[in-house]
Amino acid sequence: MVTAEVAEALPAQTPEDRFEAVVAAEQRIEPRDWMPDAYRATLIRQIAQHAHSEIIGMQPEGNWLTRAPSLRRKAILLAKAQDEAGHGLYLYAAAETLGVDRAELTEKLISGRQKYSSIFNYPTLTFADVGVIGWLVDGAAICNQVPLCRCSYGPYARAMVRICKEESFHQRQGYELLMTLMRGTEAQRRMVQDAVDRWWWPSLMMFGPSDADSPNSARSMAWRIKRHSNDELRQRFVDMSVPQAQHLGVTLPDPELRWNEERGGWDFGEPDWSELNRVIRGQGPCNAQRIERRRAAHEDGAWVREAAVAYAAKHAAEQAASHVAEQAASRAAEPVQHATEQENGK
Ligand code: BYC
Repeated sequence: MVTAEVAEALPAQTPEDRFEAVVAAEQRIEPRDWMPDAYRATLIRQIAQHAHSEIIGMQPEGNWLTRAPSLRRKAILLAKAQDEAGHGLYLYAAAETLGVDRAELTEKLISGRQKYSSIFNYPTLTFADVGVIGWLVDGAAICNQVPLCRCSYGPYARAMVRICKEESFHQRQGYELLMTLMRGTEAQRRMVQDAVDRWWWPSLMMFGPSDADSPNSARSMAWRIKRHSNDELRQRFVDMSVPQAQHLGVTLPDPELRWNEERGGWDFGEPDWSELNRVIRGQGPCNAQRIERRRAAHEDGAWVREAAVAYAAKHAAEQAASHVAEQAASRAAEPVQHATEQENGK
């Protein structure tokens, strides 16, 4: 929303100038404000991909719901998967404020015309993967998403505030699960190390290609949709994760990882960008299965959508009928009121 101060300071400006001024003043663009077409398209692309990631992201963890090792772990995992569904819904709602329809976005996802995060195309082979997803994947998500709470588009920024609070609970539950396993048997510790070995590099790839190969970054940063570059956030994630790995007692699978005294950060190796490109193109280990399951769930849910539409129509018809009845009743009451007033000599 353009606040009164900004609007007053710019009385005679064009919509383009007002847009630039609002963004430069760190204020929010709201759905009814004028915005460049490319800004709208970028937001739809990013918010839709983000929403799809939340919904597809339920699948790798959902794989362990029926096999969680205790009732407590099952209840935690169920709550987490339900949170992801909620995040997807807030994000689809944020995308709809830009003039797109959620059904259209889902269609684009299941027909492969829109992307979702590469990370969810890897399998969850053991229960330790559930802990590592919480620790590393949700940890990466927090690094990436906390700055999005200051994104220039109001509905996206506001959705991110609640999402980040929940992600932070998710990360803690993952770390607590791993700490428990690390205090267990030798086999449990090996299981954690194996999961860390498989998820470390894909987690680094969540931040996207290196800055030199990121075609969208410069413009998204100028519009203050993205607040930091992919490489900056990746570095922040590595710096945050190394001490956590040390405390946990696991080794991160990167021989080039070493503390750089001069920079005050951790140097690390180059992710395998050809792997990221393959996964994004749909050739990761689980891409086909993820989309197939999403398509089946969408088709199986058709009756729910039909029932919701029928209910909404029935509810609207009932409301319209009761409105008509109320109007008729108030018309019928009018002469009586008039007569009463006359009797009272008014
Ligand atoms: N995977 O120019 P770039 C979660 C695409 S959900 C797939 O750097 P941008 C969770 C990119 O889209 C986490 N595709 O792009 C859920 C672009 O392609 P298009 C999801 C990727 O947008 C459940 C092209 O590569 N988080 O945490 O400036 C359970 C060039 O890239 C990826 C979000 O969605 C990738 N990793 O920056 C547990 C956060 N990386 O669209 C956890 C919001 C890049 O031009 N999104 N691509 O065809 C963002 O912050 C940004 O969109 C990205 C990419 C940093 C991901």
